Amino acid sequence: MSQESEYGAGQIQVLEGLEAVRKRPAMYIGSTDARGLHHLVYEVVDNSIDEALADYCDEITVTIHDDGSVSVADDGRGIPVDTHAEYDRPALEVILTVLHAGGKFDNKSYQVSGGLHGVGVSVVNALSQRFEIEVTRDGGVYRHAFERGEPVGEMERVRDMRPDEETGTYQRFWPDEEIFETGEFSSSTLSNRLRELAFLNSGVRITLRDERDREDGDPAEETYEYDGGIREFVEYLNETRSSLHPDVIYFEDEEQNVQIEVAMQATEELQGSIHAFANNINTREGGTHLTGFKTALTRVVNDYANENDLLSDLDENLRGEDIREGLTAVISVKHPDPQFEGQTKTKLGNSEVRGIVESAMHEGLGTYFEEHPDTAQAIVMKAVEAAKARKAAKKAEELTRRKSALDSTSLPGKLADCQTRDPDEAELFIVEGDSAGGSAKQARNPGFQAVLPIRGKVLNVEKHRLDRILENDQIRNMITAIGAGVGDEFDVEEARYKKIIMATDADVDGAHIRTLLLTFFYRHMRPLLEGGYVYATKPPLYRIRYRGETYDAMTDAERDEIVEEKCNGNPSQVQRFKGLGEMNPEQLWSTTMDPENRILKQITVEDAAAADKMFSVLMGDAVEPRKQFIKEHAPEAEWVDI
Ligand code: 0RA
Repeated sequence: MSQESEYGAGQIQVLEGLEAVRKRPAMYIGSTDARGLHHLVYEVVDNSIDEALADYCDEITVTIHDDGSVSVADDGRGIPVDTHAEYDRPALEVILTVLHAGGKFDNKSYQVSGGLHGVGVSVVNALSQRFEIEVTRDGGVYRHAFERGEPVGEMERVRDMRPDEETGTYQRFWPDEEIFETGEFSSSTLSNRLRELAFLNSGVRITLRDERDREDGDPAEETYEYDGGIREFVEYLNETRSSLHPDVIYFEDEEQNVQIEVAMQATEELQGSIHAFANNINTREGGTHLTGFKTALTRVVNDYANENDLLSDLDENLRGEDIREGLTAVISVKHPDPQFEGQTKTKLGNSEVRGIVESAMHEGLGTYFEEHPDTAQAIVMKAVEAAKARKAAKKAEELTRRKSALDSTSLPGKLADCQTRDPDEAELFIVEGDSAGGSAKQARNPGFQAVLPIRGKVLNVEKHRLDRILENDQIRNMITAIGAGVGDEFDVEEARYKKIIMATDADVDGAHIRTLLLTFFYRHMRPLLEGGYVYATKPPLYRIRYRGETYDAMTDAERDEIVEEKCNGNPSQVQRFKGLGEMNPEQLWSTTMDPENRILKQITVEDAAAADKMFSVLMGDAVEPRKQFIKEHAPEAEWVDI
C-alpha cells in the first residue's frame, strides 16, 4: 500500500496546511527572530485566556524549561478529545494539525485569539520540533505528541481522572531550531506580556516559572493576579509618578456587544501615557477606540471647566494635548469581531467603536466628575497650566524659527559650518567638549563637514516644558544649526544636514550625553530619528603601531588579535584613546570623521511606545525603576551604551 492511501482526505489537507506554515513562517507569526519565538508562547497562552474569559479557567502557569521548551498549563475545561465528525480524528489532533481549526469548536463571545496572534495553536505545532499535550477531561487523562506538526502515533488515554482532580490542558513545545534564528526565551519579555494579560483580565492568576540554570537550583517564579484589573494597571504605571488625585478614575460599559473599560489618573508629569487595547492586544497604532476616548475626554473636561468657570485665565478652550499632558490611561475594549489594520495590524478599525467609546466616556467620566469635584478640578488646573506653557512655547518656537530660517548670520558662533548647502552631502558633528570640538574643526573636511561643540551636560528635556527648553543655549544652538525648527513646527525637509553625527566619548559620560541628545531629538525633532538622520560615532579604543603601519582596535579583544597577528606579538606602540579630546586632529580625522574609515551607527526608533517608556524611565525622576530597567535591558539596549 502506498504511503498516501493511508491518510484520509482530511489528513492530506492537514499536511499541506502545515507545510505552508513551515515554508513561510513569517506570514503567520511575523518573523523568525526573538519576537516570533515569543509569539509562539502568546499564541498558546491566548487560548487559555479565552477559556478564562469564558469563565471556565482561572489559573494559567507558563514554565520556561531548561531544555529550551516552554509549557502552558491551565485549569479550563480541557481541549475536546472526542472524535471530530468531519475529520474522523480526535478533535484535539484536528485543532493541532489543521490551520485555523481552533476557533470553530466553540461559539465564544469574545475570543482573544483571532487578533494579532490569532493564527491558532496548529501554527505553534508546525513550528516546533516537538509538541506534547495532555488533557484532563471526560473522566480521563489523554496524551498526544507531534513532531514538526505531524502526529507521533495516536492520542492515548493514559489513565482515569482521580476523583479530586480538575480538568485542564497542559501544552509543551520545543521551538524548531531549523526555523528560528534564536531559541533563547527572555523571561522579562514574557513577564511583561503575562503581567499585562493579568491586568487586562482581572481574576485570572498567571504564573511564570523560569527553571533555567539558577545558582540555588530553585526556579524563579512570579505570579500576577489583579482583582482590580486595569485600575491596578494604571496604579502600576503611575508607581514612579506623582499623581494629582488619590483614586484611579474607572468605569465600564457594554453596548452593542462591545465591552468597554477605562481607567485613568492624572499626574504631575509632562509625558502622557495612554495605552489602548482591543481584545487584549496592545493597539500601538491606536484606532477607533482611542479616537473616541480622546474626543470625549476633551469634550467632557472642557464642558466641566466651562460650567464651573475655570477657564477665565485662558481665552480659549483646552486642547486635547493640554488635557492629556501627564495623563495615564488604559482603555480596554472587547469586541466580538475586531478588525485590525495598519502596518503592524495593531490599529483597531471597527468604525462603530468610536461612538460607543465616546458615549461611554461621556456618561462615565461626566458622572465621575460630578461625584468627585476635587479630582475634576485638579485635572482642569493641570490642563490650564499645560495650555499656558504651550502658548508660551509657541511664541518662543516661532522666534527661534524665524531667526534660524531667515538669517544665516544668526547661526551659532560656536558652529563651524560647512561650505556645501546641499543637505544630502552635509554632515553636522555634534562634538562633546571644547577641546575635541577644536580638534574636530581642524580635522574636518570643511567642504561638507560642520562642527558644533557642546560643553558638559545637555539639558534633560524630559523634565522641562518646551518654553524652558528653548531658553537653554546648547539646545538653541542645535536648533539653529539644524535649521528646521522644533516641536510642532519642526520640518525635517528643511534640515540643513542629512547626517547629524553625535561624537561623544566611549565612556559613561559620553553615553549619558548621547542619551540626553537622543531624548531631545526623540521628544522635539522626532522626524529626524524616523528619517534615519541621526548617527553616533564609534571611535576606536586603541591605536597600534608596528613597522610604519597603524592599526585601530575597537575592543580589548581586537587589540590582542592585532598585536598577535599583525605585530608578531611585539608592537612598537599601543596607544589607548581615553576620549576624543585626547586625539590630535589627524587621529580624530582618520578614526572618527573620515568617511572612508570611520564607523557610524545609525540610530532608529523601532517601537515608539517602548522608546517612550524607556525615555521616561531613563530620564525621569524615579531612581529605583531606572536602576531596575538598566539592569534588565542593558544587554539589548545596545545604543544606550554603544
Ligand atoms: C473549545 C471547546 C472546549 C474547550 C476548549 C475549546 C479549550 C481550548 C483550550 C486551549 C487551551 N486551553 C483550552 N481549554 C479549553 C470544550 C467545550 C466543552 O467542554 O463543552
